[in-house]
Amino acid sequence: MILVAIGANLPGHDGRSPLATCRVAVEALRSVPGLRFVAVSPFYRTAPVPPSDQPDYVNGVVRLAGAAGPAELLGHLQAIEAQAGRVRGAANAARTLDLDIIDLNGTVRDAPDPVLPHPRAHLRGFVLCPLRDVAPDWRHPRLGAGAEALLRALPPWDGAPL
Ligand code: PH2
Ligand code: MG
Ligand code: MG
Repeated sequence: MILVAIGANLPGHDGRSPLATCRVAVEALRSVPGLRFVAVSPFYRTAPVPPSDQPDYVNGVVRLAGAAGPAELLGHLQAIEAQAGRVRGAANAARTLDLDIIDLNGTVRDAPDPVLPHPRAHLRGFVLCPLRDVAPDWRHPRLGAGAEALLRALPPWDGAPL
């Protein structure tokens, strides 16, 4: 399975809300060439990690199926980010749209980018909670643990469904 995390916390084109941008991204993910759309999670409002005065994020996860290379899939995701007006800034800077490959059919690699599975996915409630919604049977390709067990290892999570 392919798991793509969606995040947004700045208005996009024409003042489009982060939630509307996330929905547009989901529509774009429905038509990635060669891949099949399986499911989209609910979207959640989440506090920024690390804590900061950035606006809250909207976060969700899309599940796809099919074969794709890491660079090829990353290219598709970056094109969707660019369409949403994404400007690349510092790490963890606020953004109109962020699409991250969390898992690509169990691929494990440390380089080149994208590192797989996503190196911080297991530490982030805003990824694991929507991931569990679309893939309750998923196991972290490096750690072997499921989303439920990984979530239990984290401090209580403040995300609220939208
Ligand atoms: N993404 C980040 C950094 N911090 N915090 C939340 N709540 N949601 C995100 O998607 C997020 C973040 C870097 O990609
Ligand atoms: Mg990210
Ligand atoms: Mg990213």
